[in-house]
Amino acid sequence: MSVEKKLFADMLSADLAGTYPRTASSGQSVDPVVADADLAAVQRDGYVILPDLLSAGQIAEIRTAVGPLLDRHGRNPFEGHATQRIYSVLNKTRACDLIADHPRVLALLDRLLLPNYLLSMLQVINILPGEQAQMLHTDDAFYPLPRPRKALGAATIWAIDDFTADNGATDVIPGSHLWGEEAPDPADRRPVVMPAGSCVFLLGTLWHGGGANRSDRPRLAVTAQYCEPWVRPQEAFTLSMTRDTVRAVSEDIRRMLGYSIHPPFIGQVDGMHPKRLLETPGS
Ligand SMILES: O=C(O)CCC(=O)C(=O)O
Repeated sequence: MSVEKKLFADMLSADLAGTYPRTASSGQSVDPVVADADLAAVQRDGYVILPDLLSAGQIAEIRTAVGPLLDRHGRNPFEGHATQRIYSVLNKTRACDLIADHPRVLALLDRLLLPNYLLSMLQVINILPGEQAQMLHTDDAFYPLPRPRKALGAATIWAIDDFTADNGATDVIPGSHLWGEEAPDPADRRPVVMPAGSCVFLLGTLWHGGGANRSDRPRLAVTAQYCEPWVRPQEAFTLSMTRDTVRAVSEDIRRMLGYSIHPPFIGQVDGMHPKRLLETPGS
């Protein structure tokens, strides 16, 4: 490598944040053997089920907090006319924070994405009885880069109700994260059956969709999506969140909202680390 190229490569990877160096994620608290096994499953199948991560008390707290916020139905076939969605969840309740920054999920993200990856979206999805199967899609298709390729993000979908074969459990097409431009066949949909308190972690390149709800009960879920630190998140958190709310969330969430730097300077504010915005109380 030429001297110039080496200098430039060093500059691109340098963490220039002196006052606010990069913070490690709580994913580091997860046994590496467990996290590596999760990663191997994700790389093979495009998804992995992480069972029983929430206690009955945590599930009840989420249900109580989000229930009153479920006040509208979807506006188009993708959102689902018999599906209720809550957007901007971080601005409405703290009850779902433990989903956004769960260590088991962060341990996987730490292995898949570049440091200071971002939260792209946090949303509640309640699929009502009678809802049809959602169209199959991939979550990072809006980044116009040809496939096959590495996923530019990943998602979790957390079961707040048990996910069963007929109540709208997320359908996946195992292995489809490796595809190029192939079209998915709906006959290949496989429901992710898992008990409440579990989540399915899936790569942004995996074909999936909400299932048809043929039961007589709603199916409540919370989904968190994450992306590389150099692509645009779906939710503009830095526009929507007050600084006091940003101060109230965990350091992991704060970093994933964009109060972090993708080296050497993506995310800067007036040439400085964005966390400086939080230094003045009341600002
Ligand atoms: O609710 C689900 O199970 C999946 C929904 C989904 O993939 C989406 O709306 O993007």
